[in-house]
Amino acid sequence: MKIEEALEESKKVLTQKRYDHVERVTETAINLSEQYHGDHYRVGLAAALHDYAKDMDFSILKQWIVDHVDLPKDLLNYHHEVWHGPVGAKMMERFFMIHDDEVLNAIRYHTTGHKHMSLTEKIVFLADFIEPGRDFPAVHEARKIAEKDLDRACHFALENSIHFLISKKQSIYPDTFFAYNEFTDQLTY
Ligand code: DGI
Ligand code: FE
Ligand code: FE
Repeated sequence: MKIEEALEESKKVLTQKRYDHVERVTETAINLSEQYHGDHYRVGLAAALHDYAKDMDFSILKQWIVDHVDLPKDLLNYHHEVWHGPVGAKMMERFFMIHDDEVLNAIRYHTTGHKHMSLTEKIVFLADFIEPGRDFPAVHEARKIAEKDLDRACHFALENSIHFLISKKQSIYPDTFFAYNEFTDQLTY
């Protein structure tokens, strides 16, 4: 599937607003990929499909988690916002016969991050955070760090997401902590 075709598929199932975000994430991810010598095709494909399941009914996402043995059941104990990545990746396997783990993992973990993120995963995760339509206080700093250091930018994004979720008194999916801890241990400031 070409990146343009992937965008078309996302357009079919998303609201215009959400689709516009997906286009911006794809462009941002491709730029980051050039900057950090990523895999143009895999990055573009994952970015174009990362929010495929985002506008679907929560009950549909829930049913996919219940029905597919390899989708972690603990997702159901957390906010429905963390469901669309893992379920979206599963839909890519089923609907479009995408079996490339690099692409699937970038979709699967784009909301939370996880341990041992690949270059493709980091790029899609960060692009989702800093795409030009995002407007929250930390985004300016995140964009600045992204110009210099991919790992530090991911670390910063994770730190801010954790702060944000705590401020909203929401629970946090463990993968977010695993990702945060790993960057924290690896980076020296
Ligand atoms: O799908 P997007 O809106 O483009 O962005 P996203 O997939 O990164 O995040 C969607 C939302 O999920 C965002 O408002 C923050 C929230 N979120 C991310 N991780 C967690 C979370 N919410 C809870 N409750 N727990 C998490 O671990
Ligand atoms: Fe998302
Ligand atoms: Fe997104």
